[in-house]
Amino acid sequence: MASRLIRYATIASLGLMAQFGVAHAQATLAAVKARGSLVCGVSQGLAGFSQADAAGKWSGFDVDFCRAVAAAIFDDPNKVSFKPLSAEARFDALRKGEIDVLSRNSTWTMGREAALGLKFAGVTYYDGQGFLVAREPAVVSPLDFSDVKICAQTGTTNRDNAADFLTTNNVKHAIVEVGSPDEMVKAYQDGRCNVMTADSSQLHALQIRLAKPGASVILPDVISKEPLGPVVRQDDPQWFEIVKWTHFAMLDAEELGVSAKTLPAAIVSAKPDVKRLVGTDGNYGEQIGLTKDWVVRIVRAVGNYGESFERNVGAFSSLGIPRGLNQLWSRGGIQYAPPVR
Ligand SMILES: N[C@@H](CCC(=O)N[C@@H](CS)C(=O)NCC(=O)O)C(=O)O
Repeated sequence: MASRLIRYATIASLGLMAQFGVAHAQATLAAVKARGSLVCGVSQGLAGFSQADAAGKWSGFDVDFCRAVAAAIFDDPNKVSFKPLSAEARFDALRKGEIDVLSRNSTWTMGREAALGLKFAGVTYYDGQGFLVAREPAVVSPLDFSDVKICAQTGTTNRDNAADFLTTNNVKHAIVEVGSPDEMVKAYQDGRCNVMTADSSQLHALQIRLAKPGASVILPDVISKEPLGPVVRQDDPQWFEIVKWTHFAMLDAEELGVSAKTLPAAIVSAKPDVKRLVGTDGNYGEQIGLTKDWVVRIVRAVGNYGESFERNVGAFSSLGIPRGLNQLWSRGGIQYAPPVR
């Protein structure tokens, strides 16, 4: 009798929690803290974005984003475990709760939010889709392709964009679907396809893996908008705030000149906007479940947005991708973060 009552009470309270949406609200941060680490979904290995070295240590732009979230929570960028995911598996892994956040060159689309119950927390990298082909015979545009075999990864926007673009422009083509960057590189080098299509940033990462990178070129045409960013489930507004503001904080830090190097000066700065950012004025971090010094923790661990960009994919990396659209709005780009105030 007593156990039946308890069971009814439990069922009733679970019903209420679901009804009022509190079953998961704030659950992610608590679960991450209880576990002692963040679980972050990344790619299976893409230079500059997320790649594990021989010792299994992950690095890259998408990896740094998760290290920034871990630093904000634990003051330790190493309290993250990385879960490599294919394009096809990534959103299910997030929906099923196998990861806390997906930071894996994923394009923000309406369908991925509305149909899958997910939320993109921002655009960490504005990208667009391109094509990589052999340097010879020279082709200047995808509109010049004739009877090409195009490698694209299953479960990506790229596969569908290529089909739409080439069909609309009456370009005869066949799409060869692959499941990973390894397979993409192999298929291209084995001649199973003679064109690779992916987001431009990923084409750069694929090109440096070819036996003869200089024998292929990335065409200048960009056929789509690929706003890439971190993704969370829709059911935990506090967690969404943490992930979203981690990105904004890294941008605001760059805009205000707060970097890993200038951090000691920033902590004693008298400038009002710097004080709010580093938590010597106000308690903005606490308002989202973190600490006042959350941005100091992030910048100390991974640097500001520009530092992470240049180190992983930009001027100080093997990819050498220019800032382009990912420059701050105040310097001609479109990266723009709301202020901490
Ligand atoms: N941004 C596109 C493409 C993402 C994507 O998965 N691109 C491939 C290009 S090679 C990739 O990163 N693969 C990495 C992997 O499967 O681990 C999307 O969200 O659909």
